[in-house]
Amino acid sequence: MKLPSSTAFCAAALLALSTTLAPAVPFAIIGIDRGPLQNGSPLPNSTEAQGIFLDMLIDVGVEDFESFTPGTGGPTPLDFGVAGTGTLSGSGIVAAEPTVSPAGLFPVSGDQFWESVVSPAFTITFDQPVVAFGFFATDANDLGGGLTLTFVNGGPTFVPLPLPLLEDASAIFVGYINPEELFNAVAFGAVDDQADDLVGFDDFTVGSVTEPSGNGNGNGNGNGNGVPESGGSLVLFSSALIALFVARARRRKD
Ligand SMILES: [Ca+2]
Ligand SMILES: [Ca+2]
Ligand SMILES: [Ca+2]
Repeated sequence: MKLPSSTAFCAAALLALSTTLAPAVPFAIIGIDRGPLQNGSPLPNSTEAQGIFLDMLIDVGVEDFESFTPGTGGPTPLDFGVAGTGTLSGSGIVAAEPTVSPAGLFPVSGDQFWESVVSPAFTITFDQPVVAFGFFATDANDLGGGLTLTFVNGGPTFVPLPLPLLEDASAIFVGYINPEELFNAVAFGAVDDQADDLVGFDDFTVGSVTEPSGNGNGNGNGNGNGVPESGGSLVLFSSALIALFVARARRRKD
């Protein structure tokens, strides 16, 4: 079965979302720009997905890795500004690359990013529970290993990303919001641990969502002032996307 294109993801999201409306159920968005790309290349689909994600957030903080000494490994502290702090532990190092590495990795901001082989890779632990997390990745899934996220809260939530096999030096943006259950950590890994896919990560993003206006339960029609409780196009879109993640994971295990 052919996966929807990144453009389709973004278009569906744009139709479903009103600016600044936060989702009432777990929501994820992904934008894909196919390579070969390099530092400074236009990333229309990923930056569009990032924009949709950020429009739903307040108090956003970004770790761009520009303040680190290249070669720094984990565990290392992350600074999300007003959104708090975190600790990155596991495999990987801070890499510096002004254009693009021989393997196809490049930064999305500045010259630096987090470089890691995803096969269980690394974990970010937050100093306080968060509701929203996003990031850019370069050269992901060019070897067919896929990319997975596991959000740890009361119980882990496993989210294998519905990525097609991508060209060398492609770029993606992934945003995830779970207003139902805040998470304390997110672990990065692969669907196929044997692929040993080298990936560059940049602009880890943490944010909060606004409370619905009024008392939070009185405007379930999604009139633009609050979060739709159920039944709106936003909820349907969110549920469909999460369902797509699950379906994709099952196919990969065949
Ligand atoms: Ca590559
Ligand atoms: Ca950077
Ligand atoms: Ca790769």
